[in-house]
Amino acid sequence: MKQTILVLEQHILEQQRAHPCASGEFSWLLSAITLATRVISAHVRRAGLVDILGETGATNVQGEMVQKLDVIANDTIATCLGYRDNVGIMVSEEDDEPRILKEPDDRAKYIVLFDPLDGSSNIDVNVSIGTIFSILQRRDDAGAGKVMDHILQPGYRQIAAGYVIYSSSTVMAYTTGYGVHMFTLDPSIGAFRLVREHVTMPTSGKTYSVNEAYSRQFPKGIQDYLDWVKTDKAGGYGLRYIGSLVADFHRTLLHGGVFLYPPTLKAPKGKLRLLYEANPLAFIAEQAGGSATDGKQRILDKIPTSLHERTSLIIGSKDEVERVLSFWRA
Ligand code: AHM
Ligand code: MG
Repeated sequence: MKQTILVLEQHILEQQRAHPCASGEFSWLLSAITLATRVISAHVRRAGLVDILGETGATNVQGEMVQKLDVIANDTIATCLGYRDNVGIMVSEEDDEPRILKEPDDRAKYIVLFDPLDGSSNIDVNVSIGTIFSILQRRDDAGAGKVMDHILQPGYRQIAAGYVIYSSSTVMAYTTGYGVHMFTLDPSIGAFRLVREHVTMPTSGKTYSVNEAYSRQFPKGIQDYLDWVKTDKAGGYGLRYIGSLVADFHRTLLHGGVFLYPPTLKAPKGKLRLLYEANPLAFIAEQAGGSATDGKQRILDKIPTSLHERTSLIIGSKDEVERVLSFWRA
């Protein structure tokens, strides 16, 4: 039987032919991200064999302990993007400030925002971790020298977003606004091969994903939802929580259900970051038929006010997100 091999770079080029607004330079940029994630995947696979497990001893801008692999992942993405002359600004969870690569009058029109290694507290125990990215374009109407005006754009302005999960296999999902497409890294050829085109999230699902240890700190409506899922009337819900956003989201995308990180007493605005965690995953969720909200408004409509802004996040199957909201609003 003849087997078709379609790799990510080919797929992006084909998307470009179908949607001529997507330029060749954009494919060039995305290929830098896929290159970086292949390199990160190789590091993750060998992590137990070489001395790259554990903490560096430093604390990042979020107040979290920086892992050695966080630094490797951050540097790898920065290096790969640095070679693309159309990337003007990079924003990373690990960097206090944005990196300005080129001034706005150059043709460097893209802004790449990323969480280089999400779930990094799980690294040492071999649990799935991931990379999340969001791509914006520089605004024509931003004031000269006003870097933050370019960066602090609402999520609906993203022109692409994606994630990579480093797990039993390395999988990438991305969207440019024309559906969600999924690829698996084939280690024998070093390329991401297409496994699913136009991925759709089930509209409902009886799996909820939340750090329930914080439940007493959650808003009353969320506590009510968590009580309800355990009743006979709810009809048999299951709880799954990995503690790596990418991994919990990936399962929710494929099997349905809902992921929640509501406000807590410790993190009254939520823990997850709007620009490079919630926004890209919300874009993917919506493109797959799901939805994402902070409890008050659609994630993609939120106007960011700072680089590392946090948000609460309820994301997943449309009906289940709606059900959580019905409890929260009650
Ligand atoms: P990180 O980006 O520093 O790894 O932090 C984000 C992670 C998410 O991957 C995950 O959903 C969440 O933190 C887990 O938080 P908690 O341990 O409070 O449940
Ligand atoms: Mg993260």
